[in-house]
Amino acid sequence: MKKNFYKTFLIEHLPSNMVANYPMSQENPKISVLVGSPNDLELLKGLKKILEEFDIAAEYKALSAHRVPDLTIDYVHKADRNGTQVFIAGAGMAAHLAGTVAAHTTKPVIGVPIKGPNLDGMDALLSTVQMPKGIPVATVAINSFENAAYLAIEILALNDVGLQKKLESYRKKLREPYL
Ligand code: RP5
Repeated sequence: MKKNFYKTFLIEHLPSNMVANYPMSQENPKISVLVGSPNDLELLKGLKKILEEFDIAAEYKALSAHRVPDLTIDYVHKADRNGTQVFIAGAGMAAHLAGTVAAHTTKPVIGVPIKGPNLDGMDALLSTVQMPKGIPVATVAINSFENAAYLAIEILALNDVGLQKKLESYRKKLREPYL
């Protein structure tokens, strides 16, 4: 609990370039979350909150498919071996991070296109979603790390009744304003 608080504190209060290389890993992470730049880390606040609410251990990394392709691939292989069940990969511009991750694992990969300085994020959306046949990336809306978190939880819930129940009560809450 204390550990989670510390990691959240780091993301919320430190400049992103200082957080980037901090080993933000919880024990036995089920979900690995990658972003293409330390500058993207601040977009993860909502996702982190959701994963904490559902009590899911995760690991957070800034890695780039073009700046540090070797480290990115090494990380994916290691995370895969260490028990990651779902990868979430967000990147902006010519966003090939999620595709690169998908090329190196058979675990599900959820892609998050990040809105960059040009083209309103359409560049990243198309780069992420248009994967050639055989190597899928399940792409969510632009900047929607929150939906990536919910989708990852739904995948984990396939084999976890407790998580399924938590999802059901979350969905019940969403109905309340309509009743
Ligand atoms: C992508 O290019 C990153 O995901 C980021 O969204 C974008 C710009 O990166 P920086 O120049 O801010 O590091 O690789």
